[in-house]
Amino acid sequence: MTRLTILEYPDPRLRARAVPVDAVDTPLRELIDDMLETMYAANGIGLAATQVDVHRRLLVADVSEGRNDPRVFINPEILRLDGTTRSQEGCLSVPGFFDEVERAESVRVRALGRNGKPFEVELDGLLAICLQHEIDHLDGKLFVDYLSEMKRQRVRKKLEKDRRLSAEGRSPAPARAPAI
Ligand code: GNR
Ligand code: NI
Repeated sequence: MTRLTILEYPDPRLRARAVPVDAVDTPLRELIDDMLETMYAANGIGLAATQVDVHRRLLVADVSEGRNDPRVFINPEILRLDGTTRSQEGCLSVPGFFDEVERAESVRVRALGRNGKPFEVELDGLLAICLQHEIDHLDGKLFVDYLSEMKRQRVRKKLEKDRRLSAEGRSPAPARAPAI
């Protein structure tokens, strides 16, 4: 298995729109395993193929406490959205930033599983939020797009500065000032 590189905002490749997966074959299953390894290594609860620069409609997630319940959604389609909820979101492609986003509370989804078979499932709680966040990635959308232009600019400047500092071999300042 291989740990993949996660693209970071404002990388323009995060804006690509993913195309449907045409075959659930061995190379695709290898990609799924690499995405799961990458997600677990980064302590994320989800990862969309877009984030590892593969522009196909595929995402993985695991919201379980034990980190032992990997879910795979290939060519996911949202069939129904119900209710609304606001919660704090973060993103592996926007490291160190968290903010409130409004999402549907529950979603009914159709997708193909790792075995290539179609399934339908009703999701709620964190997995429903994660799934909406990941499908946004497949459409080139990031959670910071729901925030004000001012906040988005602040995030972009900070991440660009972090990248500049690490290119110079200096370590970036922490994302948040430590609490005293
Ligand atoms: O690890 C992640 N946590 C998270 C928390 C709240 C809402 C969405 C997420 S997804 C994120 C991993 C990620 O960036 N997936 O694209
Ligand atoms: Ni994300």
